[in-house]
Amino acid sequence: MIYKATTPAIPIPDTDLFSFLLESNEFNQSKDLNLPLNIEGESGKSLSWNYIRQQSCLLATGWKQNVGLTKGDTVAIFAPNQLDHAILYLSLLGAQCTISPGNPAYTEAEFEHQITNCHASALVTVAGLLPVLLKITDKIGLPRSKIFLFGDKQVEGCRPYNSIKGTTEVSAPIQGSRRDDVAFICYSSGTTGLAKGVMLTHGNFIAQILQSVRVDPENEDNDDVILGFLPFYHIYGLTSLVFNAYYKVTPVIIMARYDLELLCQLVEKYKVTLASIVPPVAVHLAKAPVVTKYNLSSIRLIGCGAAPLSREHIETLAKRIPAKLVQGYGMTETTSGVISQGVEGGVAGSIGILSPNMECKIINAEGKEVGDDQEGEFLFRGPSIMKGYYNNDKANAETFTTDGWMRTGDVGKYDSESGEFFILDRIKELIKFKGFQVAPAELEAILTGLDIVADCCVVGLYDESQATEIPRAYVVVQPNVEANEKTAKLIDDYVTKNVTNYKKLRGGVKFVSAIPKSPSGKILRREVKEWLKEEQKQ
Ligand code: 4UU
Repeated sequence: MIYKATTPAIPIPDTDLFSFLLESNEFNQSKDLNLPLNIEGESGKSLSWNYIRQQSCLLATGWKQNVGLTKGDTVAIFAPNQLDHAILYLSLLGAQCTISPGNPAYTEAEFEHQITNCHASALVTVAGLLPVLLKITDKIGLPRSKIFLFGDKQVEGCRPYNSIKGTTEVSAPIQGSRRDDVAFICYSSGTTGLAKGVMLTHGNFIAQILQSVRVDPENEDNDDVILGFLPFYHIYGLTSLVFNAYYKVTPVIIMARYDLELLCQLVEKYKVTLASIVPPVAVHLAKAPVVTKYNLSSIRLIGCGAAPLSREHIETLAKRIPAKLVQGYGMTETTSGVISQGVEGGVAGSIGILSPNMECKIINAEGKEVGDDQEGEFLFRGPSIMKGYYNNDKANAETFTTDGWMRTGDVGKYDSESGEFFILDRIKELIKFKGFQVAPAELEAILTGLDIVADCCVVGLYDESQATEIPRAYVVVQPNVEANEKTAKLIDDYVTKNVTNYKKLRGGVKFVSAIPKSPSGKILRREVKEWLKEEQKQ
């Protein structure tokens, strides 16, 4: 059975994201566009909607005329959340470039993978990351004249991106830009393997913005302030804090990184009303003693997504913060949320209802469609589904069915009693540490690079107290190697050295005599996960 959105369909205009965001709409017509819109939480520095618009239009001309970027050039960006992030994103869209944002905490190998995989013709970053990034760009021959910095200093021959501003504004609508052009290449491992470039079009983002307006009609109150610690390079922060907030003219309190006490201070200081969070943050807010020192009563709505949140955690949080908590479900490949509980809320533990224009199909292990109350893998179709993985026919063939449905690797059901969807399990390889993607295949490749490791399998172990999965490695050592604590530490240290912080083997290293495999040699992750279940029963 095919589930269709129960809310009215929304027409998606055939325009580009830059023009769409700058043209007048029901929100920007009724608000003062000279008021602070993007606010740096700690310093209080701010930029208005009008200033962001004007600077974006001048910079868009600069990217074309002074840097020589042309339609379809990709610009990689690695930086923690910046006050002027929206200007950078908008200006590049206005210059018809494709943006590839990545995690500033990546290791050298992770940066290199993204920069080379997306074929970046320019790079924007912060001065602190230059030493590692210049190693890569010098190696691959990306000149320093194509490397730009946030801030206002020239470092190592790289200019502040602000210095390339043009003297005339690019004007919307942009000639020659179309809804189907690729706006972003974000990185996600999808259902299997290493991080892949997810091509998201201008139309994908426009659909996402319009869908989210419908899902949250209370936004029309016009006096919301949103908390902005989710990273702007990840689809959840990118959509909710950069584009949706700009479209709705909702002030964003920008934080460069997550810090619980600072978060509480900023909520109190700026009377934050909306908070987009992930499950481990929900647990901190519910349990950490420091939270009680602050007045968080301004928060009216908390949106939580990126990983499952248990009913117990929802209830504990509600005791402390009386705001409505709504869950949402989304992926990089679906341009953020596609199923969510509206402001009306939903059944505890559900992820809510389909966004407008979206269709969902649930299939069982044999690939047959199932009906109400039956478990299966979710597949989606609709205007916010990615164009595909960049330069990766194999992954596209595995992910899309011939009739255009996209597989998610997530298992759930449609509950006929409540009319809402539930997520129950994940059959893809992905591990989510505090909302961040950890690809088992990547950790396994690193582990097998160690000569004492004969074979291995990495799975996610659920840590209820932190509401997150943590990566655990099962390792088979070579015959001449002792499987003892010293070896485990050596393996753990090696992985830690080679990955960014959130991919560490926090679930430990366990030795086994063999990794279960199918006749074709594929790891049987289900069986490995059974070991975890047995261990957790003890
Ligand atoms: C159980 O995490 C994201 C996007 C999150 C998001 C965005 C907008 C959530 C709500 C919202 O409104 O993207 P990725 O690509 O990093 O990870 C996608 C995967 C999903 O396939 C699923 O396995 O993250 C998991 N996931 C969830 N799992 C996402 N949301 C949920 C959820 N419950 N609510």
